[in-house]
Amino acid sequence: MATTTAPADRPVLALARTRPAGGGVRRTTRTHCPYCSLQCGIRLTAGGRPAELEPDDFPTNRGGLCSKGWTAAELLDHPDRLLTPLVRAVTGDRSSALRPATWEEALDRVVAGIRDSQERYGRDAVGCFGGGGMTNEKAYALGKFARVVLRTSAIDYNGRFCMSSAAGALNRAYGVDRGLPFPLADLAEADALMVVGGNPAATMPPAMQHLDAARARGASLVVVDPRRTATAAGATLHLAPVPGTDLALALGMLHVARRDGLVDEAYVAARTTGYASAVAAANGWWPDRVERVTGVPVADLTRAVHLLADAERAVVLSARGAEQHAGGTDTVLGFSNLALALGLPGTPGSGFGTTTGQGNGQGGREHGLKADQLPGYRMLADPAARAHVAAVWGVDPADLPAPGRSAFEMLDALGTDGGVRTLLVLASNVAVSAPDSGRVRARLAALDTLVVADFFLSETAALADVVLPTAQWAEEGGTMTNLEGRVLLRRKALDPPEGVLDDLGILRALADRLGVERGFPTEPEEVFAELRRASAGGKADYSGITYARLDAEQGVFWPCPAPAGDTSDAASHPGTPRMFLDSFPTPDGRARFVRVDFRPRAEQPDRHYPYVLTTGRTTSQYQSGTQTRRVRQLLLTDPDARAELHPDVAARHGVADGDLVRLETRRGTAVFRARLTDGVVRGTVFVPFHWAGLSGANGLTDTRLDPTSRMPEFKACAVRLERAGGPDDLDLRAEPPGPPAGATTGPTTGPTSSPTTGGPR
Ligand SMILES: Nc1nc2c(c(=O)[nH]1)N[C@H]1C(S)=C(S)[C@@H](COP(=O)(O)OP(=O)(O)OC[C@H]3O[C@@H](n4cnc5c(=O)[nH]c(N)nc54)[C@H](O)[C@@H]3O)O[C@H]1N2
Ligand SMILES: Nc1nc2c(c(=O)[nH]1)N[C@H]1C(S)=C(S)[C@@H](COP(=O)(O)OP(=O)(O)OC[C@H]3O[C@@H](n4cnc5c(=O)[nH]c(N)nc54)[C@H](O)[C@@H]3O)O[C@H]1N2
Ligand code: SF4
Ligand SMILES: [Mo]
Repeated sequence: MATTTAPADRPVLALARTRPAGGGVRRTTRTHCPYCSLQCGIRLTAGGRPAELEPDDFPTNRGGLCSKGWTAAELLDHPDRLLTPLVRAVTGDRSSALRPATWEEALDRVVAGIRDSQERYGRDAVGCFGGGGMTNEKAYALGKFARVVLRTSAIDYNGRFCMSSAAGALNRAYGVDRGLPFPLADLAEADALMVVGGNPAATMPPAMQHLDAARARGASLVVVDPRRTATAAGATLHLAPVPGTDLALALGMLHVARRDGLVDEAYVAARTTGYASAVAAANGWWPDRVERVTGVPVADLTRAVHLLADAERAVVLSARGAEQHAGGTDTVLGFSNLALALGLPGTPGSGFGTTTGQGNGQGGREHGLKADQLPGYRMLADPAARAHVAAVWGVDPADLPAPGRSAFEMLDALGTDGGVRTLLVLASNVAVSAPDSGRVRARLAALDTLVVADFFLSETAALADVVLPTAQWAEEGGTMTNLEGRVLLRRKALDPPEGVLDDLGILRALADRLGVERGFPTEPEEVFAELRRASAGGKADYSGITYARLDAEQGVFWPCPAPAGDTSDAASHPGTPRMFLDSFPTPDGRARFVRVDFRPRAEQPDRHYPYVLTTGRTTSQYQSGTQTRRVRQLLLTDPDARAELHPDVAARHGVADGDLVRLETRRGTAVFRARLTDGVVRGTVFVPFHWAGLSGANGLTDTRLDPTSRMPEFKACAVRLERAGGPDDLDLRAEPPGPPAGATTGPTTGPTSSPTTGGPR
């Protein structure tokens, strides 16, 4: 097996590319934001003194950036930056302190953990957990590392907590999972838009210009959200359902479309299958019944359907609010059924889509981070897919593992019989972002070895046995696939700090030590060349895309096959900005209506837990907060976690605006600052999940999983609340855990950044 002889004396540090000390010419590189799936264009100027950035013109942002993007350069020279590996002072004793270590010592500990777990419990006892912030190259390399070096089935990623319900639905309805099957800018041409469970005004602010352009032309906007968000406030019509009832709404809308003769019969006949069964499920959803279940008035529901149906070009979009439920896949299918009935998907200017969240949430799942998938969106259970990828990897298809457990299921089995004993985490902070985080932390504690690669000491890294410091966005090159399915080049602008490896370098060093000395290049372009071959002929075919092309063009949309699968002859396929115009990639070329039935949430409010808790995002914080809780300006706007409460509910508990409020669910408790607003559905409480410590929202959330996507029920559970004190009775600011002395940069004083490239790439 792959985990035998290791060249123990290999000088691993030789792989580290160091940031040249002092001086350096200041150069500007066109690259992209480290955060969300919009992948806004950024010009980063580095060299000589701390890096600075300004917005660049890219089709998604057209010169706009949100506050997170504007402040992203601060991360590069941040005093908390990890600069050396860390290991526990006493091996195996997680109560002992983390201390700085050499790369040799740290990697030896990782390899010892891997070997020990696999020898004692078998190959699947070592697992990998990845993140949708990783470039395609890194996602590909981690997937290959798991399957070829570790030969484990245990790999999944945080996209399971994000896009998986959308992916499950899109695959079933359209035969392919590309979040938006058209460019984002097409939204500006629509005459009606409906956003279900998305708040782009906060989560993708520069994207609003496309919606605003449509609005300026007279388009109507319908927003479905239990809160009157900034997005909803600017809408023509705001439907505010109780969390977890969206599918009833979708069924009601299909019911009305049919009742009022709004179905596009010709489209349904020519381009779809399954209409009758989908409609049968909607028959019983009379609007007044929908109103009783969702709280959405009959008149509003009816008006929403007519706005969409009367528009020449209409687009329906879903996002996390509709998807992060134990019935999320069915909900997306419910809205997809509505869109199909109105004839939208594959009709120029119209469509159905789901918005990706993380920078590379789309590409991450296409190239091997997901438990059941191989590069190119091939399925691990498909013998032909295994054969193709095994040939590219130079291994026997029979040696490729079977599909593994989904993210939460993997985490929930850590340290148990048949579960993972040594876990490698790259680019996720599961101790904060996984549901029922108390339970997840207990499972992490039960591991024999936890290894985390990060550039800051995240809450997960603080629990690790070995922490590996890694390069940040602008310090490595690579490609990202944004929410549009547009593959773009994130150019390297500067070297990582001295002593810091990038993720490709870390995987290469580990593969070497585990006896696999080939197949893990550290140059992103070399990895991409192999990714192209591995993806050739797959659903997400990148074989016609090259770095040279990405450098010259503003990204290329997949699928982009090379002619006759010949990857040496790239650049002749134009890529696919708009999918489905002629047919759908299903066996019969038709889109599928899928019958879906509404099931009420499992955890209904009761006497003990009388309210519904939902969770989501604020404008100035990102995800688990590892990065944005460290940016001064963002903390000024969003200093602590606020729970949004309806004033009637607050009054019942004697809670005033700004007071501290304790929330309790069947999983745990957390404390937030109360923000009173009549913009939230009465009886619903909203909290952001960006904070850890006292205000960790995921200490409260439910772990029930969607049967198809294995998405947890992040967006609805039963909760009770009480006043926890006045505004100043507790300091809610959960300080991120600090790294041990000597492990970080310390306060930035002198010049630390230098460019490595002039101009593009
Ligand atoms: N500022 C910021 N931007 C981000 C991120 C971030 O962390 N911070 N993360 C990025 C990522 S990874 C993602 S996935 C995207 C997510 O982007 P969005 O999906 O826009 O974000 P959320 O805030 O999770 O959820 C959107 C809305 O769903 C509503 N909601 C809650 N429950 C329900 C429900 O049952 N039904 C309906 N219809 N709505 C409901 C919430 O009130 C919220 O306003 O954002 C990306 N952009
Ligand atoms: N309650 C609740 N929970 C949620 C959600 C919700 O709406 N409600 N949303 C879910 C969603 S949609 C998502 S996407 C997840 C996100 O949750 P997480 O997976 O925790 O996402 P991040 O906070 O972005 O964590 C990324 C970590 O990796 C580091 N990092 C970033 N880039 C890289 C890299 O390239 N390499 C390495 N090695 N490290 C890197 C960062 O510093 C950070 O510590 O949270 C999910 N959890
Ligand atoms: S919208 Fe997303 S990609 Fe654009 S600047 Fe903000 S976080 Fe970055
Ligand atoms: Mo996400």
